[in-house]
Amino acid sequence: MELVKYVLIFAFFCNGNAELDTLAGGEKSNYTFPKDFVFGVSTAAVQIEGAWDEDGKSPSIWDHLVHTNKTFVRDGSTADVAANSYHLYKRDAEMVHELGVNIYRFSISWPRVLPTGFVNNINPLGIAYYDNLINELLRYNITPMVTIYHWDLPQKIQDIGGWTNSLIVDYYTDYANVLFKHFAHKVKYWVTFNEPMQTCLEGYGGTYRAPALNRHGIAEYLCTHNLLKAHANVYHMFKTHYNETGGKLGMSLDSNWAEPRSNTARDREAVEVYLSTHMGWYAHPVYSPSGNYPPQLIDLVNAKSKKQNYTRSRLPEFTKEEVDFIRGTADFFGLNHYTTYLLSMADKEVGAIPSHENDVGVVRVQDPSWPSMSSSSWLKVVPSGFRRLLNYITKKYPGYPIIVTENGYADYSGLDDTARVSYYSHYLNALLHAIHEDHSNVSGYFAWSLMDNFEWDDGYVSRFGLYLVDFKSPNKTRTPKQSAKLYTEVIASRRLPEDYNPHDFSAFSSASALAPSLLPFILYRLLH
Ligand code: PNW
Repeated sequence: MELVKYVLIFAFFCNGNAELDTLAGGEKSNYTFPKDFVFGVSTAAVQIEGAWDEDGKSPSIWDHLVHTNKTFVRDGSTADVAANSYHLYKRDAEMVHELGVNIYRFSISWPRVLPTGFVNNINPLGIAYYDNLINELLRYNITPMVTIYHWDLPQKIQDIGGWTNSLIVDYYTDYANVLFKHFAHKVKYWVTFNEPMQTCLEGYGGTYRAPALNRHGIAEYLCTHNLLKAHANVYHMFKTHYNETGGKLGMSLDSNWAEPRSNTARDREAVEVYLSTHMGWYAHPVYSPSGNYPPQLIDLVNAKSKKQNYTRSRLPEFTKEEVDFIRGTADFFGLNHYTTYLLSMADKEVGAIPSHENDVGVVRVQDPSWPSMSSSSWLKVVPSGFRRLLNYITKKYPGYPIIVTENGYADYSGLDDTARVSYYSHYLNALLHAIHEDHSNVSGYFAWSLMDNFEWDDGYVSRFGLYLVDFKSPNKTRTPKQSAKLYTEVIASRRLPEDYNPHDFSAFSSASALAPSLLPFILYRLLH
């Protein structure tokens, strides 16, 4: 069955596609990136560090999940060693330097710094590791950007409720304070949370991310409530006690772009409902002028909860003081963006009851004719969606510079990564048009990722790196791909290459280029 599926997908993409032109993010132009525009690369602790139980580190919820559920990861792998960056951080810094990138976004592992989860026991070796990495970056004149939380909660804190325990606001604030104390004089950019929707909706409301709790309809709302308070608390602490460092602090939200599935008023409404109840769930409380959860979400969850006989809305309420405390708590809008969906209004109940999906009541699909060929099935290539999303955020949440903290493409490996080269070219073209034609407020862009790494449930099958990592070699050898060369060229010239064609999507349909690298994966699926 699997083989048939892949052959069909294969055949489909070899056929090409008539709609591709509408996907371009803008026509060919001579636009250049502004002088002060920042180019970076991103990684995350779980995905690159390895050393999962070395030098005093305790297990995170990801260690726990992949050790206890052997079928969770597509290739049965773990993040125990990953790219071994715990031991190879000097090479990592050297790679960032080789790329000509100004800024490196990495995350700090809470259980490496605080093995009990609490500040009673600060691990000196954990602190030393990040201090060494930061010093190595500064030696190359690379600005560090630290993500305080990229999904790896200490399992010990999960055992007492994790993000559903309201005391986590204090635990997280204490943890962030340790990081500020040690590093705020050297680190000028802080991201409190990477993609809180993945943590809460998929981790607590679903099974797609750790802790895979699946308490949908309740836990995703509790998690979000505590997480937003934790974010705001840390922002205020930073501004009160560390303001003289001149550092900037924000949050990185994941958002797809959404297009209506048909041109009816109902489907156009579905787009707005989707955006305001997903990205807006986190953006509205922090970045909108009025604060609080988006009114659409409040009304939808309220109505469904009543219908389902709950005594109160499953969406917790913020007091007026809390709304004011959370509103405006960021210096920039971090955006992680990869792809686009088509939206329509559901005409019957959707999703589990109760759940955020059921509360919201929209249906999300992708156009099978959109180019992809990616090892990540959701990753369709729609550069115009990126441009529209940047425009939407600029208008909806005015006053915050947008920093694109992640964008990138996954394949099945190889140094000659023409599809990734094409993806970056198209998305950077869309970004240039967003800046110059739409006056979107974008001040930086980070490629995901510096190197191949542990891609969560996709293990080491799906590769996002600008550098190829040979996971079989003892030194986890890192080698630049074609896409690394493109990125370096763009950063140096501040423009796209001469031969770039915004209407050429052929890199995503040339079966011959990707067939050899697909084979081991197809074989693996057949054998398991
Ligand atoms: C991000 N989506 O996750 C994460 O921040 C990274 O750790 C991860 O490796 C990278 O993207 C690639 O997957 C995503 O809804 C979260 O489409 C959500 C989506 C995509 C990526």
